[in-house]
Amino acid sequence: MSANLTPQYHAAVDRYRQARTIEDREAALLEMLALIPKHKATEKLQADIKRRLSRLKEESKKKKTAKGFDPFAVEREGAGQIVLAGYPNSGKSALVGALTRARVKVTDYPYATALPVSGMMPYEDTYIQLVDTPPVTIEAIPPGLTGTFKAADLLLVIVDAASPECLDQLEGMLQLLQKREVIDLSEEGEIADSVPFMIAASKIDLPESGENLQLLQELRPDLHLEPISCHGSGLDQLRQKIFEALGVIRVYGKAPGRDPDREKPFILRKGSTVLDFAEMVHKDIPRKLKSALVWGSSRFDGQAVARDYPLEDRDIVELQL
Ligand SMILES: Nc1nc2c(ncn2[C@@H]2O[C@H](COP(=O)(O)OP(=O)(O)OP(=O)(O)O)[C@@H](O)[C@H]2O)c(=O)[nH]1
Ligand SMILES: [Mg+2]
Repeated sequence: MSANLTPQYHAAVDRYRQARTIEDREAALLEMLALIPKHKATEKLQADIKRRLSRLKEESKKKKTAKGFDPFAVEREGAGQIVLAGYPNSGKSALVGALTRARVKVTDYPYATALPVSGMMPYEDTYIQLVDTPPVTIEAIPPGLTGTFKAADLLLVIVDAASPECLDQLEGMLQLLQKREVIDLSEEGEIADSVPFMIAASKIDLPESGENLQLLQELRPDLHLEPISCHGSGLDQLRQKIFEALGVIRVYGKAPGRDPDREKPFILRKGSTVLDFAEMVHKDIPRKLKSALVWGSSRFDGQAVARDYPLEDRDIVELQL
């Protein structure tokens, strides 16, 4: 039976995915519940939304009563938060060390990282946050880390391509993350809770990695692995893939008669409009906004566009009030 979900419902699902706070997630879930067609085919989905709502209530209650600092709650910065996940010694800290200036602990023995550590990775004219994390295995994950994974904009799973256990690492990670409802691998992934993820095969500078990588790709042709080494190979490509996977665009503001402010782009979701940009600049602007001039995606430079004009990466916008 088909669920016949409406575009409005899918839009609420998108809002749920993008929600950063418990309050926003709750608001989006309530909207989903209001918008979902009420019939037999959606009963499971309705129950699932209700379950998520009650879980959120618990979570917010816990947050209110929790005292002090939670090292697993990493404050989001930059164009997006990428959280690394992987088995002990797989190369997570070395990668964060290679891409950011974070002070990470890289050791040749496992379980060196005990708490999340974040650093900023420069990408063209913006920064993306990378979060190094303590190791997990199929059986064990430190309490609190599932929440860090779930809060990520993108999960970067690291598998040690030089290890004879690389296939176990890959399967173990996927099983663990699915069991904890961090990612959703099912074809019919209609539930919006899963975090987008990417898999990188590390240590490809080591000779053992060649055969292992081939094996991984033969056994799991459904999965794409980014081959990387913390010494340099694949890192440029990884940076770019991460930015693309975040699904964001950079938009530069421009005041009338001035040059655009290229120092600090505004970061918006792909598909955002002039109105979304205006809201980000200041919450009072949308009320007064008439139109905008756009340089970049428009047919000609400085073209006047309407409030619902969809922006693209690297557009320059001058709001007209
Ligand atoms: N040759 C090579 N060695 C690497 C690479 N990445 C990590 N290593 C080595 O692998 C070992 C483990 O690296 P870490 O970055 O500490 O691994 P980790 O995943 O953070 O380990 P835990 O903190 O225990 O989870 C260290 O000896 C690193 O120098 C790589 O790309 N190439
Ligand atoms: Mg580490």
